[in-house]
Amino acid sequence: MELNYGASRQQPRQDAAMQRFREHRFGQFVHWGLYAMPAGYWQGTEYRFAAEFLQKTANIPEPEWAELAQQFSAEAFDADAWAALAARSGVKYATFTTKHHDGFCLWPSQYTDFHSGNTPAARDFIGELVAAYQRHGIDVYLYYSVLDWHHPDWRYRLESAEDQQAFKRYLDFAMNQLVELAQRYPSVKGFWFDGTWDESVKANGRWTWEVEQRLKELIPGLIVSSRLRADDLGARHRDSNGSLMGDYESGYERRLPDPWDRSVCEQDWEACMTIPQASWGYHAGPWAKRTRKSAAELIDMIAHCTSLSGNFLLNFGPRGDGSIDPEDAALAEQIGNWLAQNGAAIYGKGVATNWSYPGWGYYTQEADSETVYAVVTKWPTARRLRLQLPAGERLLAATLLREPALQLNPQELETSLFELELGNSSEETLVFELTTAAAEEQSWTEPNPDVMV
Ligand code: 16Z
Repeated sequence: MELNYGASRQQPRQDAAMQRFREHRFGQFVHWGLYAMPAGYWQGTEYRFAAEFLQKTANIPEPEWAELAQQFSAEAFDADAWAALAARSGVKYATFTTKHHDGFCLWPSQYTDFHSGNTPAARDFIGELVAAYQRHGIDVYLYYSVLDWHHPDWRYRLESAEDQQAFKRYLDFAMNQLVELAQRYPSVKGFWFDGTWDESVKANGRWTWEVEQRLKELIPGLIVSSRLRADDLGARHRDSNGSLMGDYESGYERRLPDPWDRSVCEQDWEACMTIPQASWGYHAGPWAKRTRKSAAELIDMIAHCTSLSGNFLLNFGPRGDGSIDPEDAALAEQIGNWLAQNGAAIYGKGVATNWSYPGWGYYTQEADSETVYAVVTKWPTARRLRLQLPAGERLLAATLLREPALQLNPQELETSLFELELGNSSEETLVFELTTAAAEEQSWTEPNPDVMV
């Protein structure tokens, strides 16, 4: 089908900027805004829903919500402290909310008064964060919500000529803000879009296409998530011909693809994840505290995404005063400590093409390399690790990544099947570096091997 505003290419981008993004594998998402101050509570009641939705869940009239800006002093905000923690956590890129659904802007936008310059803090938080993160060697991406509960011209549906005119004004406003962001912060590497699922946006596929073009003119090499886009007919993420729009699939939210689903490897993708069950903004209540994921669970997810050639974007919701919850900070350090020892299995790695899903964790590999990493996130209670190599391959060497001198004695059960034993298996996530080579003879393997543990 002929489309004017569909996918701009059929194959993944192979330019240097895209390859850089692809090699990062682990990024930090940051949701911070006025919602971090009430932190899931309103007039003493805890709302067990995403804290950034409090305006809706607690039925707060918009003008009352907007008054929160007058309390936004962020006296504990320290961009360098956030960036230093992020660097220690092992992330290679970070994506900051510039404007979430409530319309509040973390930079002094010339197109609205509802911004951080007009608060007691009177600061350009985005500018400070871009500079600090880049000083720490972390690439910066900007999140922008097209949905806007503050702007009078926002519409969910276009049911009248008046709606059409208002929404046209709204789209001009949003385009202006996006151009403003690209011009103020030209060193950013990409944009992450949200709030694009309503009928009003889907009826404006052309605008989403123009945004992508315009931002890419302003910033060469820019990377844009698939969530921005709708095509001529309102199809999202993938156009009406089934081709991916934007530069990578960004639809995996609080869920990951099945670990054996190799079809996702055909394109670039990124999954975003919350630390508590379902809040992106800081939520101070027991609901959020008791659903927190552990470092081990999050490390499992990082390896899971890497094993399918995808990136993992882990969200942090800093507190209303600008400080980071000590539990979140501790988690970031734990993940970072693991990556400092085991990052070779993650950064720049992807699917181990000829290896099947092992059940006890994940295999990762750098394209066309003879080295494969076995990330063991679920150590078998039998304390034996089965390594099913691709048919016709042999194991030349196996070492424990964090302790290469340790003598391992892999047993060869048959030509491409090995077994590793580690007496006192650790409770940590272990990574084995495996070196393989083609065996002299081709061996017969099961015609339809099941998942092997
Ligand atoms: C309930 O439907 C949702 C859930 C999450 C609507 C929007 C979202 C927003 C979150 O606030 C966060 O920004 C996440 C990335 N986004 C999809």
